[in-house]
Parts: sequence; C-alpha cells; structure tokens
Amino acid sequence: MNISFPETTEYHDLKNTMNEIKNLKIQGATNVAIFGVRAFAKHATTVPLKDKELQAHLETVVDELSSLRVTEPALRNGLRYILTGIRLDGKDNAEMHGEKYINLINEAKHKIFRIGAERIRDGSVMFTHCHSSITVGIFLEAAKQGKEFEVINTETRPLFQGRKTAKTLLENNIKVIHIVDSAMRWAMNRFNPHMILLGADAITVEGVALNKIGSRLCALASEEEHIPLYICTSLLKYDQATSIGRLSEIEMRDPFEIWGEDAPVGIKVLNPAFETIDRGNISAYITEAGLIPPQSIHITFEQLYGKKIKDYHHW
Ligand code: RUB
Repeated sequence: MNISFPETTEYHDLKNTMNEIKNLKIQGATNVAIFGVRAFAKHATTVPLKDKELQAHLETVVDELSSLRVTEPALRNGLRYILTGIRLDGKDNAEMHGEKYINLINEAKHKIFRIGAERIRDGSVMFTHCHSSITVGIFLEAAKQGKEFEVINTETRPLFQGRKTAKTLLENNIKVIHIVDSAMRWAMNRFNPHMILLGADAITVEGVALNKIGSRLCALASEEEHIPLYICTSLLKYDQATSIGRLSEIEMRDPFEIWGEDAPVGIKVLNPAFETIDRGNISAYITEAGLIPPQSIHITFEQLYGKKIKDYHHW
C-alpha cells in the first residue's frame, strides 16, 4: 500500500536518523536503539494518518528501520514496544512509550556500569575490542571509583571504532595500549590481561553473543591464553526471534568500506560486520540482572522483560 501524507519535520528527522544509523554516525547497539526508537516514536505521534493507513505505514517504517542494521534486536524490541503501546492507547502516546523504553535502556546501562566496575581490580590490565558504550561505561565507572588500570584495545577495521574507545579512555586518564586487530593474540600473550570485556549486538536463545567481527577470534585467543571473557550487555538485546527457531542475521556492509574505487577490477571483497561468540567461551554476561551464565539468558529476559516486550504478536 502506497500511502501519502504531508511531510512533517519529525518525518524529515526520522529520515536523517536513518541515514546516520546506516552510515554509522550513530554507532553501537545501544545508541542505535536509543536514537532509532526516539525518532520513530516522535514520527508516530505526529504522522497525520489514521486507522488502517496508520498501521500499514508504521509497520513499513518499522521494517525499514529494522533492516538498516539487521543484527540489532534492541532497536527491534523497542519499535515493537511502541507499536504495542499505540495499539493499546493510541498514537498520541507513542512518544511517551518510546521514552519509557529508552528509560529501560538507561536504567539497565547504569546498573551494568556499577556491576561491571566491581569486577575490575586495581592495578589490572583489561582487554577490549571495537567500541561498546556499555564496556566503556564500565571502565569509566571503575576509574571514577579510583581504580587504576590499563586497557588494551584494537583499532577495529575497517571503520576504526576502536579509536573512539581509545580517545574516550585517554580523555578520562585511563592508560591505553592500541593494537591492530590481528595483534589480538600477540597482545594477550605479551601483557596477560586479567579480563576481556566485550559488548554485544545480539544474544540468542542458546546464550550465544553476536558482536563486532573479530570477537570470535578474540574469544578463541582468550581460550588459548586462559583469560576470562565477559560480555557486557543489557538483556534488551535478546533476539526473541531465535526462541521460535529463527537465526540471528549477520549484517554485511558495503565492500567499499574495505577497498574503494582503487580496488582491482574483478576482486570480491566481503565485509561482514559481526560474528558469534560461542557460549563456551563466555565466562558470564554482565547484565542489569547481575552476572549470569549464557544458559540463563532466555529465562532472565523472560523474568525481567517478558511481559513488557513481546515481539511475537505478528508471527
Ligand atoms: C559496535 C559493536 C559494539 C556493540 C555493543 O558495532 O559491535 O560492541 O554494538 O555496543 P558497530 P553498546 O560499530 O558496527 O555499530 O555497548 O554501545 O551497545
């Protein structure tokens, strides 16, 4: 159904946010969820459509937003949360429902910062990969508590999100050792970090985490070097579709990010954004519900959010 309506400022803002999510100006699962949910909720509140047309239009926008970064269930969970809210008490309350979901994210984040910081020992060496706002938040909280430690971090090709991590840590007087991604195992062997902290984009029903490409290599190296690895994430990244049999999708990004116009003709460049981390390599998840083993992800999500967030109604 092709539905037309006068373009509002909020719709224009939503389109901008979608571009920023696609080109990684808005980066990391938590930020993608917060910005995507907020822009969608504002648009839903103001779009001049009603009844069936409204429903069809919002479903289309939800699909469009969800397909920008397919490995981001925290965004999808938030969009479904708003649609459920609209069905219950009308589109005028969409923005309020969006803010409620963002509050859930923010409350979860702050709990994880405190719980994660407890695990960091004074004088320790930590290791991380890519840029995760949750993992960085844990480091900042530990530094605020007066702990001194050093963080080894990878640059994270092709888009160098690791530089963002390095800059933020340095600005907060945390020491950084910055390495190329392929030096992961070497750095673990050389510096013997006490712990590896990684973020997550998605968590499956089996307790498998999906995170930036390179994370599984990091986990395999951690096994060889006997270094405990923790996944720092809100349970709002639980991919509910995996519990009815679907597989979490891995986003493939533009090959141009790796090799642009000067790439030789005929070459095939592949740019997977994420990969899985086997649950056997995860010591624990650091979540808003505390430290939990991979096996308890599904049940803990159900206890905490099961009634509030149901992504099942349209299946
Ligand atoms: C970022 C990435 C992060 C997770 C978690 O990938 O893999 O580790 O998204 O982030 P990209 P957060 O740069 O491709 O978005 O802890 O902020 O939710």
